[in-house]
Amino acid sequence: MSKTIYILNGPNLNLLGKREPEIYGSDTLEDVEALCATEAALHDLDVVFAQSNHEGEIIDLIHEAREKAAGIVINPAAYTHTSVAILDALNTFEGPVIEVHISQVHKREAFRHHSYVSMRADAVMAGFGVNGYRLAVAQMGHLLG
Ligand code: CA2
Repeated sequence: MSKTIYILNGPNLNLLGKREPEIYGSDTLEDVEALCATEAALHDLDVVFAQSNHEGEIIDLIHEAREKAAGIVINPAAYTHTSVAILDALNTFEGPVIEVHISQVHKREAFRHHSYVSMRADAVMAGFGVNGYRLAVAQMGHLLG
């Protein structure tokens, strides 16, 4: 039976491909969803793909994932660097968690170098562009296979 993974995206990622292409590239979030669906199918994984600009909604999705998902791929966007609440929610999830950043956050401003989510994440992708999502889904396939 196929397993489900949740792919969660934080604030402003709905603007992907529409602003700041020099940092985040020209693919839209819909393109990322399609990329993830294609990779997930190769690994017999079902995907729930979501984006929210609201911290509480992301936490609610993580709680939902506790019941429905075998793994979580998350790009918490700016909440990466601020949200103990998202870290606490992820700490209640039992399966693998992979953190994804499109940009290479360690080459950017100092405030982007610290991630609360990394204290829970089993793996972290940064600087692979949107391909980081594909690599994270492939790794989920490996971990859950
Ligand atoms: O590199 C990443 O994926 C980030 O998680 C993106 C966040 C940023 O705060 C993190 O430090 C690194 C920002 C997401 C904003 O997304 C936009 C996309 C297109 C245009 C404007 C914002």
